[in-house]
Amino acid sequence: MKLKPVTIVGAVAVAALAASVLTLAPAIASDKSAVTADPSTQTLRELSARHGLHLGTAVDLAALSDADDPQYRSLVASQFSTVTAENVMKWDALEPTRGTYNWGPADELVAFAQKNGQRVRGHVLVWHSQIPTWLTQGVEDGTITKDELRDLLKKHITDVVTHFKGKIWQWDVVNEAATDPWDSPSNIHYKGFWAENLGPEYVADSFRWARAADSKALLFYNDYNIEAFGDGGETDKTTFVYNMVKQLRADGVPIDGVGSQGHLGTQYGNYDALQASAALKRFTDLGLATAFTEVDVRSEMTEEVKAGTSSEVNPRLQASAANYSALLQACLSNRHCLSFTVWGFTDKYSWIPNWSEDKEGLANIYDENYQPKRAYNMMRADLAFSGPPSVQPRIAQKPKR
Ligand code: 9MR
Repeated sequence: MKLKPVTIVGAVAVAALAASVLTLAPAIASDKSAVTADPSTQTLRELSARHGLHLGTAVDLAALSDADDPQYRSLVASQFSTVTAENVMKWDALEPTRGTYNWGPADELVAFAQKNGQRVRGHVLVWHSQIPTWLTQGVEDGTITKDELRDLLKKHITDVVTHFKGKIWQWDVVNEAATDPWDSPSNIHYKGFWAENLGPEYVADSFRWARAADSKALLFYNDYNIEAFGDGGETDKTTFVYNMVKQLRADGVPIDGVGSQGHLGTQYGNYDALQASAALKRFTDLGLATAFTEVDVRSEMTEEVKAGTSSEVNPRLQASAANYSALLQACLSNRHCLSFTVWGFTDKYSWIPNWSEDKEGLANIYDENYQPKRAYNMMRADLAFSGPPSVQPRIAQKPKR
């Protein structure tokens, strides 16, 4: 995936806090004991419970099962109330060989979540990336026809949703279906393996198949760079996604929510809390729930940063924290924003260095040694020092017919 911001619509800085949606009024709580406790001793999980908000993390299954790293496991359990499989529920992980499912690691995560009273976000049913080679090769060499491909997609969704039926709170049904403005042509359009082979109808079909397999899970469309609206024109990805989900709703397609990933970088302009809040509102005015699903805020790793030069590192930590805060405040401001998930919580296991060839890093809320960073404390402050009238408890979303 390429990630690069398109629209620089405003600086996120400490100013985001000034224009904050927070108030200092006492919180209305879903959990009263959480309100009376001292916030400085409370976890993200406890503080978010005040608002009925689920605070989540993506989980790296190798780290979770590493006996030499008990801290990873214990922080997943203590700090978070929802988990997402970073990779083990993707098609290539679940069905590496045609017809043979490998449920083990994904089942392990679900069992861990159940043991720790956590909800599970299912990620991901349909994406152009991380699909098995037998599938892409079969299409390429013609041994899988287009009709068969559609049947295979239906079977995949049905099998996976049925396997996890009753255990998944929100499913990312379709992920990243839209192009970016830096693609050619620059007007936003459907992209990738599924659109190229099945046409854009695959999106509606996928939601219908998922609903048929589990009538209770909330079904989400999930994408990046949709944290705020741009100019509303042909190259505005958020507008494209908005029009797409509006049309799906109008057509009676069972979509319940939009997931905004939130992969940001401190080298870009990004958004303030009010811009992100306004975007959530437009989606929720359509009758949809929202969630931030993959939040991390990376920075450029110059030689000075790598050497730990504090005058270079500190502004990055501060800017990263301000971005986490802007998105969290936006989520808090909207009663239909059900969960806020970070894409991994420690720099120890972040996908960013690998993807950026070590040019970027520092994206998570704990450092590589599990020391909480500014972002962690800023998030806790946002959760602790917020309440009515701007921040009200969540309103549960019911699956649409
Ligand atoms: O974090 C995931 C990383 O470990 C994988 O190598 C990568 C493969 O594309 O996918 C990462 O997760 C992606 C998520 O599933 C969808 N949105 C973008 C995430 C970051 O690329």
